Amino acid sequence: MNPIEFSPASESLITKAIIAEFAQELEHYVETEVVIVGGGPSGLMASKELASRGVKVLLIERNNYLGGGFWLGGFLMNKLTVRAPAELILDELGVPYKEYSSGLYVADAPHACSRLIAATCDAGAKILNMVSLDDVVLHNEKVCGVVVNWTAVSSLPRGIAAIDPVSLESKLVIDATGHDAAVVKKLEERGLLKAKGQGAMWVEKSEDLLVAHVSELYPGLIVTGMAVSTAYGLPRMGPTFGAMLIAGKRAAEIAIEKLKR
Ligand code: 48F
Repeated sequence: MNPIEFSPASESLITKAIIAEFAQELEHYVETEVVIVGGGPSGLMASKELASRGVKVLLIERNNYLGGGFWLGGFLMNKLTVRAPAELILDELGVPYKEYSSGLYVADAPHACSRLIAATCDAGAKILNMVSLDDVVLHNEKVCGVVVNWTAVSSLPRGIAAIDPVSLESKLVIDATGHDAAVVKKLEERGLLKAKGQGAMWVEKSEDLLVAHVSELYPGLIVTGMAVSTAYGLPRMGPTFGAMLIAGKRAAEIAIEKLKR
């Protein structure tokens, strides 16, 4: 085997490359059309759809990794299920699957999750990971952006890290934070709306209901994924993900309609 020689670059040049590129992109995304909070299946799907239609979209994820609950099916087992017609989205993403019984499909969760993440990046969504929602920007009873901080800072006790967050402005915000409904909770804390809390498991009702309830819950704030169940008091569905993928698409459609007006 021939020896490999990497091109020369000093330590400081590598540091400069990271700083320059990150700072330039962050500045560009301080104002966006849509900020999506939460990089699970619904948030990724919404980001991918919006970015692929040319919308300037920023996805914020508090963890280092994207994917939320999509890496595992349930009970630490990495097979996930979707019910028809959501296998069509697996087709779109190029995820292989098996029909386990009529209309019930099983796929490898790591394969599905990594394909969805790659499709979101390929579509051109900008991703800020290790960043947590701190608050919303609210002007004249409309959500106009988010207040964020590094997750590392948010998770330190106030006494140690009294570090102010920063604000990012957007025309629309999508709450895709899963069961937490973290953006919705910020409005609830101020008495602007009341989340009903999630109902008990009922898979056959939950997925259809969830997709039907994806909506602009408050001016400027669209809810998708499990945050919809928390906001509207819908039953949970457990380890099946079709509604997450379709709800992400639905949130993107609603956002595009709103942006046109
Ligand atoms: O929980 P998550 O996967 O939400 P989802 O897209 O899908 C739900 C399913 O995974 C599953 C289910 C249905 O099949 O019951 O649970 O609705 O992803 C939510 C993402 O939001 C991030 C969190 O780390 C996760 O990746 N997140 C939550 N709170 C915040 C946040 C926050 N305050 N700031 C930033 N990201």
